[in-house]
Amino acid sequence: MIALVEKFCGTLLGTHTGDALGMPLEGASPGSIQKNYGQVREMLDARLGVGTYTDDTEMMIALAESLVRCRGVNGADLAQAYLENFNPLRGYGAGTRKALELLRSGVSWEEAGKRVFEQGSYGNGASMRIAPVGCLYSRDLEKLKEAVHLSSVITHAHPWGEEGALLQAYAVALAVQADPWQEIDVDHFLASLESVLDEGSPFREKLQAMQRLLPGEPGIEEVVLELGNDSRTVTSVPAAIFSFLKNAADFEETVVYAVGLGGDTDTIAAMAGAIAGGFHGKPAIPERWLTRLERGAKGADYIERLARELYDLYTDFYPHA
Ligand code: R7I
Ligand code: MG
Ligand code: MG
Repeated sequence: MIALVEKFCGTLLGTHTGDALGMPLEGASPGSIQKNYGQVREMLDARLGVGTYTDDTEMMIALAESLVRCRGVNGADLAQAYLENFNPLRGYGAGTRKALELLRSGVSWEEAGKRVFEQGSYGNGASMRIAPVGCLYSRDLEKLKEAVHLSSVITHAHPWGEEGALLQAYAVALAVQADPWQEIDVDHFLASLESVLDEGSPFREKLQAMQRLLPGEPGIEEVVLELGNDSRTVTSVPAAIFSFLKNAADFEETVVYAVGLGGDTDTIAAMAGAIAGGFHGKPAIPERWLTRLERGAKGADYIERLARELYDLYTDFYPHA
């Protein structure tokens, strides 16, 4: 068995790893990635240097810090943490930048996310950062739902913005609680995910598309046509879950596949990396990638410490787990 604490570390470092591997290709088409790189298996030079992370990981760090500090989601503290960690050079989405500006100008954490777009954002910003919630509440679906709602609404109040985060958090939770020595039961995994969706959810047809695609050998173009790869939750969260389920036996293959889908590569790979890292644990992340991850004050070592603190909190919550 792999220790649960290694799975928590795998989830958070899996986010950083996928984010860093995917970032240099953000916005590229799958065809151009294929033509120029074949498969992306090595950390490429990036805007802020090799192995650096983007907003995805920066917001995940804020969420993990606040969860540990408040022993759960505290909306006001979390909003402050998002603000304090904000570094515009990490490349934030327009909706999230607006929500953060509103917060900074004194709008409450319950209100800011509702003033983005018409009914709040359905971008993938709440999903990309959700990994720590998926770990901490991996044994309690009701608590997981509540924590997803509170942590998402601050910037992503649209129902799809939140539902995507729930789907991603639950995928992480299922992966963290699964035995990596046994093959993932794909039908069971998809049925579990479906059980948390609203009646008219746009994610339902994506799960059905996955069910159709998984047994075959679909080309990247077909997968992207069916699932999509842009920065909306309704495309990128399914793309990340599919990347994991298609390559569940291997962390590296999951993340390489996710980057190969093109489009929102840092985010799809960050989310796929969180699920695969939660399933396999930190030891499955290739050493040659780990050693290239950003260090510094809030680099990979700090992220691992946060994962261990999150695990300590988990063992306080569930002492007999
Ligand atoms: O969700 P968000 O923080 O973006 C995260 C993305 C990731 O790829 C990061 O790596 C970073 O690069 O940005 O930012 P939002 O701007 O809230 O949402 C992302 C995109 O989703 C927007 O730019 C829109 O294209 C789309 N979107 C919407 N479009 C129309 N109407 C989200 N909500 C709406 C909407 O209500
Ligand atoms: Mg990003
Ligand atoms: Mg992105």
